[in-house]
Amino acid sequence: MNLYLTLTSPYGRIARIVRIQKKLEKLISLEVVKTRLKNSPYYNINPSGRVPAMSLKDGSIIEDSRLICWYMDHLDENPSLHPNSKDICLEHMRLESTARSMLDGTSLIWREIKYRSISERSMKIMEHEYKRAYRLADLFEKEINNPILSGELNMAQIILTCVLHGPQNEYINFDWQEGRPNLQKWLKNIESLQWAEETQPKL
Ligand SMILES: N[C@@H](CCC(=O)N[C@@H](CS)C(=O)NCC(=O)O)C(=O)O
Repeated sequence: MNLYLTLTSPYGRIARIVRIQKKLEKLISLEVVKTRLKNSPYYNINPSGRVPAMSLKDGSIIEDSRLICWYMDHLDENPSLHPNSKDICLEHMRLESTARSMLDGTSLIWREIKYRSISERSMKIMEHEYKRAYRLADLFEKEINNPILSGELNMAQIILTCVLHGPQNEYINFDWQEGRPNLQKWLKNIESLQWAEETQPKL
């Protein structure tokens, strides 16, 4: 099986982290591809052109980090990163979805800056996304001691790490640290971990 991604994509990073956590490096090969190219050969593998995507043993392709991570976590029939009891399922998915919502916004800002000249960028859309990201940073500042975010590693924590950690926030000038000591403390513990360091986006 192959995992297709770029080393800049935060969604690809989520999948890379799960691959490491589930010790799937031998079973699933990493293939770094180029996205956004005219006539990219990658379109023959995944017509949507998005990353991450994964080829399965039967030759089919799945895309979207949520599905790929769910698949990888369940390969050994012992999912450790997804909620396994009804009691915590909603709470886990609430936090995971909120972190994803934040990531969708910061990724959009990143794309505006990376792929558009200053005159082409929509300041209105970027402003909207910056405000959303700061509001959600405030939410996580208040919620960071929630047992789902402070307990054993799980998808909600992995996605929050991919939002807060790495050089992309400096690139887009998203200074979430300011006035958010709890979140800073949480990330300090995470960033000392090898998997976080090893998967940092390569800008
Ligand atoms: N919801 C998707 C988002 C994937 C996504 O937007 N990937 C971007 C890279 S960060 C991409 O493939 N862009 C290339 C393109 O749009 O052609 C996921 O969770 O995997």
